[in-house]
Amino acid sequence: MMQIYDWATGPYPARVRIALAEKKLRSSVRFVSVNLRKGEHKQPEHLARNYSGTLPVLELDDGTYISECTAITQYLDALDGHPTLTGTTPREKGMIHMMNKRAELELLDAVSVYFHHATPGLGPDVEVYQNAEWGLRQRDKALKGMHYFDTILQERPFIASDVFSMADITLIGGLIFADLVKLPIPAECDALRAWWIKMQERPSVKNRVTMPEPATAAS
Ligand code: GTS
Repeated sequence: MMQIYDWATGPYPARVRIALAEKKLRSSVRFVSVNLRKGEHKQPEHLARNYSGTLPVLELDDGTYISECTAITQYLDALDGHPTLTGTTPREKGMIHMMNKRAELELLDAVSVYFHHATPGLGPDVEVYQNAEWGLRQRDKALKGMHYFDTILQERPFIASDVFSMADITLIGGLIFADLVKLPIPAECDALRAWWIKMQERPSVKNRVTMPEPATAAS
């Protein structure tokens, strides 16, 4: 059985949990919890799974490790030969990957840098280097990004096209992280707020944390 090393409430792990639910693959994976607050993701055991020391990581039955949410989502989407999240035509694939990367660059990764550098983050034992000025710059970038995605959502129902895709999942991850660090969607971003309310009603998003109970790393 495939294994997912993650942290149930984490925003990046949420991306893979949502993709799993959208692809009806929940029962095909076993979750293994790696404790971020204890810094288990920076221990040799986890670094052997993922050089970057981040979550989530997918382990295939043959022992192959795939990290990076985009790569994991691409893998899961391709498994049944009927991709629904990453596009089928060259145009769809191009648009989805562009908007997915943009959702990372302009929102999710920026909020993450803000969290790790300009807030207590995962605590003093894990956050060995912090640069508050850089963190605050990234917070401003994230707020600007929210305005950008608001303009996109004034034009179309989803981020990359008329249908839900991996790019939407990444933006959802960004807004989950923004909620955690108490960075609200600016008042004037009506289209983004309406989209976020709608996205939170999707079962894949709503039930992401209560997916099958994660086993502990030791079990
Ligand atoms: N680019 C990576 C991806 O897309 O998978 C980023 C993954 C990432 O930053 N994951 C977070 C992490 O490991 C998990 S969470 O904060 O969303 O729960 N953070 C720990 C750290 O020390 O960076």
